[in-house]
Amino acid sequence: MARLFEEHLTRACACLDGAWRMQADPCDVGESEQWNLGLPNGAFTSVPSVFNLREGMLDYEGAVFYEKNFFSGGGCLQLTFDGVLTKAKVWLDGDLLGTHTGGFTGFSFIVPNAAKGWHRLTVCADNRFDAHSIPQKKVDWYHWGGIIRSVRVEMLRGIAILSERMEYTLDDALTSAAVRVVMRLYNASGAETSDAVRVALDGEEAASVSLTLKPHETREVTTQPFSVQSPRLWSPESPALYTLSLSTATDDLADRVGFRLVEVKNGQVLLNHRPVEFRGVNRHEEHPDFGFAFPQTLMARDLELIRNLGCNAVRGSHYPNRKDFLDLLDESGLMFWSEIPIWGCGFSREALADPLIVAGGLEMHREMLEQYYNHPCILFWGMHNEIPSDCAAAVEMSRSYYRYLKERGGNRLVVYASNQPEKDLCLQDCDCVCLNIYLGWYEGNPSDWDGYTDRILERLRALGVADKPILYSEFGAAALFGCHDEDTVLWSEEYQAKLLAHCLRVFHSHPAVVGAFVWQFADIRTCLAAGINRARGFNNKGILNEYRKPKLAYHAVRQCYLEFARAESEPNGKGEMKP
Ligand code: ADA
Repeated sequence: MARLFEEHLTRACACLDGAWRMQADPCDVGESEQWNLGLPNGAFTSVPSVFNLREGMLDYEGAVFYEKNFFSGGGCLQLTFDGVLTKAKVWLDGDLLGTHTGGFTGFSFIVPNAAKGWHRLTVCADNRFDAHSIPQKKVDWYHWGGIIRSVRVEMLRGIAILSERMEYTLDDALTSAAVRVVMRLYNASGAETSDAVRVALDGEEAASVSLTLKPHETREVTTQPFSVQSPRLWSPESPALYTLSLSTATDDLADRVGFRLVEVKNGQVLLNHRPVEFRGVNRHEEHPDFGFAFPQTLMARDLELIRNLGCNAVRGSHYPNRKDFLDLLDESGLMFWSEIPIWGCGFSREALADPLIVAGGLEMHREMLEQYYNHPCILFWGMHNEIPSDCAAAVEMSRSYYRYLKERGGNRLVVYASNQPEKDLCLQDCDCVCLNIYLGWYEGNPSDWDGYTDRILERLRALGVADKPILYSEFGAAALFGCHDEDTVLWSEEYQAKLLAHCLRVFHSHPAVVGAFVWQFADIRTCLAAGINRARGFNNKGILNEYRKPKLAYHAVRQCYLEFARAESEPNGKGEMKP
């Protein structure tokens, strides 16, 4: 995947996207017949892609083998996969390198002594579910499978920089940041090696650490704290970014970072001390012609549509999005909610009490933090969505995730989306109360929204959490693109437009509500095999159809959002601090 900047100037990297060979393995014979030594009947495919879009494979659930030969000058290689759905098993020259579970975070393998010459890389991607899968089989999206994100091979030499994160604390006046950089280093050479890692911010040397590592040793190292005076702050109005570059004598790694402070005070979310009203949209990174292997050009187009809508925030429902999308948001000043695919309707109370599932979720959070930590656009870590939050197992799981994400997730708000606030037991363990409510669609009428937030506030008061800001993280109605009728007719574009505009105005006028994320940006393919039976086989609640053609609702939401944005910039609008 092409990031929006160069991560390496000195490290030799080769992208392995493009032509691969693939073979489906519906009878699960691939391993016993040793397809890792060469596919018996491989056919051309392009990577990244989803295999379901190959002829006759739309409903396929099972293993698919992929194979690619590449040439290497030899030495210590790192093979990185940005996303393989859902379980991956990887071999190099027939030897097993390892496995990974979870399609929306990346993983790497280090091969310490590769020979010079041609190598055969084999991957088995399996989109089946089991009792411990996250998500479980029941989801409201398609069971896509395959190598959905980029693959690359890199040559590591000497002391190599495997990963880094920039931790910082801003002082109260936001005029000085205390910074330290935490990095994972690896000695790629067969001999004990001493070197120094130099850390620079926008080209200015900020810190340096000397160390000696044994052959093939990995170590986490932290710089001495250093300070950045008068940092340019990241905000939607002025998304200032810095380039953080790390280098050793033989390796380098660059990332983009930003300084900003998000906090909750007096029932509001403050960004750099200013109250924020979230004008958001939920977006799946999905398209009927590409599945979850979303092309970068379409990504840029989605962003244009989102900006044109007047949005200042996106919820990446329901999994970590591609890093290049977050690069785009970092640059554009859009705020982001990043979550893992614990999609509640699929999770029973028993599943939430299963230690393997809870541990699997924690591992996904760990990977999300490791890979996305530096993006200033991420204001929210999402723990889960619509779980049965009225049971003890849910409380325990939420508490442990909340603690973990607060401790290690940097300056972020930790939240989850609840669809049962009247009986939810997890509301202590979150920074904002986030609600998925479909009044006017699954239940009730549009007019039921009037007074709804006040009723919820009564319960929040009784629980002692009424000081938490409220966000409507999902609400909406389905509309079939091109279906026009009286505005009271369900499935019509008119009804959807009217309902969304009504909701947004009701939310906007309530002092306890700090914003909303419309469900959803575009229609997405859903899956009958997942137990979701929807018109056309699509979730039709998009304000654009799946090909990004706007429905009436797109214009209705846009009108509201532009109006709210204008009000925000006026004195005494929502942009003012509440008394
Ligand atoms: C839930 C869920 C979404 C989607 C939505 C709907 O709130 O979080 O993924 O399924 O309902 O359309 O019903």
